[in-house]
Amino acid sequence: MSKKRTLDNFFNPGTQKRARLDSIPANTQTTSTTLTSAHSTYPHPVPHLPPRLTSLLASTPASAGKEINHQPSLDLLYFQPYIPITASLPLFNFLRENLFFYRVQYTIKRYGKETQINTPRFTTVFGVDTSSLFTPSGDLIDSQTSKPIPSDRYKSCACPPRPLPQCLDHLRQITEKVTGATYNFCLVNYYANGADSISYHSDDERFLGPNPSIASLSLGATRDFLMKHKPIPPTEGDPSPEQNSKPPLKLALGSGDMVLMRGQTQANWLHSIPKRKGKGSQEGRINITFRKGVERYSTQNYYQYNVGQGRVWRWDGGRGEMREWDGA
Ligand SMILES: O=C(O)CCC(=O)C(=O)O
Repeated sequence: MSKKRTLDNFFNPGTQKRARLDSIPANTQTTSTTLTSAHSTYPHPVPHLPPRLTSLLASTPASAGKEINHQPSLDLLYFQPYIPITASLPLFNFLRENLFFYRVQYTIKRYGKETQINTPRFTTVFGVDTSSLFTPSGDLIDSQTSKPIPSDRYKSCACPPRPLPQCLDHLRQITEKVTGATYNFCLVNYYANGADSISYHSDDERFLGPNPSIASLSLGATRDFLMKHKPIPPTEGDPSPEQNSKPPLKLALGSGDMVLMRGQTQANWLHSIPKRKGKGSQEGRINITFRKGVERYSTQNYYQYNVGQGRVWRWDGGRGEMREWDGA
């Protein structure tokens, strides 16, 4: 037996061609020689990570995290890189090729007028809040009673919750070990080029609980990650707080880097990925965040804004772009 085969077996026994069928979760399918994650809510099955990629990921984190906490209430751990250099490009290509994405549109009331928002990036989401759990075969059970959940639990959701496919669950498990936090949601953004972006916001929703840990992984093109303190209201003693005029903190997130935002960061800081022109602006970037939703509303919110009612988009390698998927 070759060394590679031995390592593959060790790191990912479930993806071997000759794996015992009874050791594979029921939502795993085999198409010729590739194992896939399948679920009734997925538009199509998602292949498992290839064993070679799983082996390369075994040395994650590729470097120690650097603490960034030199400003008030800022608490980051920055891994540069997190994913081993040899794995980040194959992982980027694998995820872009095999995940399904959405281009979500929704309306909000702005100055009393209905306004359509076109999310300026591709998105997808997997997971469910702490009130429910997925069984290995992909059914939802109540996390307290282990009984099937009532059929109306997620009736307000844009779509029924989806379990993480093996490829993302593997990254989640690694990230839980590295960060010491637990996660039940995985949000994926695909920025097709420098015109795609996310504006300043904080992930400070009540449904993430106080002081949430959010692990944010970058793959593909380098993009600037900007952070600024939430505006500090002036007081009599301090009519123009110095923090308000500080330039944003800029991290040039490269392929394989990971930022863990923790502690009071979300309560006090905003972050964004601005549009980019010039160098590298034609290349795609994937961002994966792992989070923990502790209220049911997190499930409704995440599926509404990351899946919505939209059509499925998939990467078309021949054309080198995302295309609406026709189901074939
Ligand atoms: O793409 C990124 O690095 C940031 C993504 C982000 O802020 C979010 O999904 O909330």
